[in-house]
Amino acid sequence: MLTAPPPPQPAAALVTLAPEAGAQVLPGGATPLWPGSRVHRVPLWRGAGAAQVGRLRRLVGVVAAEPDRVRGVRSFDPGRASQTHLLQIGWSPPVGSRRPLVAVLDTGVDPTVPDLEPVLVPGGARSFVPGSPDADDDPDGHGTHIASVLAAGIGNGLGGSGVAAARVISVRVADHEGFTTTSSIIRGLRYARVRGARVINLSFGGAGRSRLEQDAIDRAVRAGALVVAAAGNTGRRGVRYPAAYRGVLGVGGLDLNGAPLPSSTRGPHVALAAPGREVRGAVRSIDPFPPGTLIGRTGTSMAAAIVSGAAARVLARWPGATPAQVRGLLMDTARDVAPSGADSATGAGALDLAAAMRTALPGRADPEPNDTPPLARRTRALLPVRRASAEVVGRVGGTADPRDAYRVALGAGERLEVVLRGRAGAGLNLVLLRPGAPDGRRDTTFRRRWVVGTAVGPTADKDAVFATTASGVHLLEVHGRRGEGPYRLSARRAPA
Ligand SMILES: [Ca+2]
Ligand SMILES: [Ca+2]
Ligand SMILES: [Ca+2]
Repeated sequence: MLTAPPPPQPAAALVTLAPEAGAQVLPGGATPLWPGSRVHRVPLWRGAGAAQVGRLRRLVGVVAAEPDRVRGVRSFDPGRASQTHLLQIGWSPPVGSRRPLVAVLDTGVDPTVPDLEPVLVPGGARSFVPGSPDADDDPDGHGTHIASVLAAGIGNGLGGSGVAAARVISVRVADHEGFTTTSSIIRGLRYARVRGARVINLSFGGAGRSRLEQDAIDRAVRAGALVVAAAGNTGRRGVRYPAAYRGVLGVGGLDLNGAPLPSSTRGPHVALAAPGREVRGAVRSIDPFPPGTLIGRTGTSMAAAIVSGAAARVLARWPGATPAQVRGLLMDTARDVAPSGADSATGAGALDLAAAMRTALPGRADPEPNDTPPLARRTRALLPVRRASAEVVGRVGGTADPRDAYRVALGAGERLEVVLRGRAGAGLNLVLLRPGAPDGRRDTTFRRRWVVGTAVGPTADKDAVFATTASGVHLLEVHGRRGEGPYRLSARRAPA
């Protein structure tokens, strides 16, 4: 594909004169837009641009001056028209100048691709592939393609358009055959967190849960990063990691008609879906194609990159948003895909960037991650010792967010009145745990020893009164039994 030149700079200014002023106050070459018009077109010196417009604006007798702006009849990214995924998600070019930091943990990114060069953070690339220390190498092409789908230069006259205007750090964790390991992944996650990445894209997957990978993700989420992962390309039901970890946004793939890709892995870890069929992105500079060529790749890897781009767009608009808020906004504004409601192929549905960009953020009271007793102990208490009552708005559900646990200080013999209200159709449970409850399997021994009381059932709404015999910081848990959605939780202490 050929590259187009960048858009030309304005060659003139448009200057509006006061009614009493004459054209003699303007420099030579000024011409009215039509006979008698107060607006004159004034040629600019080459390259003088904004400064010269400013000088014109300050002239006596001038009421306004602006550049004679250049508008294009076609997009300046020559490949954009072929990027149907942009159309599918309701994409429009970003406004504003914020460019959130995104980490791409992949096979590396080729920094010599012209459409990526200005997007990559200088000196930001790292390799955690044993025996392959070259961070600026992409021996496969997968990572380069992912980075370009996510954040290729927009309107720069080269290649295609990324979903987001973002700054990218390439974190090489996968080798030339596309394989990575737990040790490389957790080193890469740590690096992305230390660099302050707000979005971390993980377009890979495998079987088997790793405690170390989950810990690294918890840390990244707590540091403010939304972790996005591909659901997998097994074409079967199942659960793939890292998409199935707590705190991760798992992404399924859609075909060109918006139906689930047959190859996209189904399961409770799928939170959202995005285009994944023939998604067009950049090739490496060494590949035998003309500069700016885009090629189509298929799979949930590409769908994850599109969602990561959408998350960066949300963060550009709401820089203070927490990972849970960004995830909530993208899921709440998704378009439902058949069958109706949350499903195992598309989760909440198809990413709708246009809807996400015109919708307000959900509330931020949710102290994520707080799914296990050790995590919850690091959050602020919902009901400290001297407080009589408290209310919180949260979201819970799915493998990404199975439980919300809140710290509640209670004295022996004290009663706790709890009211929980969720979205219609959701299933929520309440559990109160004694002080010191450990993490781990909830078997009968655990229940006998640590559970004060429960309120369970198929509906979302629960009203409960718990009476404890222990004194200290208890944990009040909301369990999301299906889907993911918002709730309101009120807790009030009552003397025995
Ligand atoms: Ca471009
Ligand atoms: Ca559905
Ligand atoms: Ca939670």
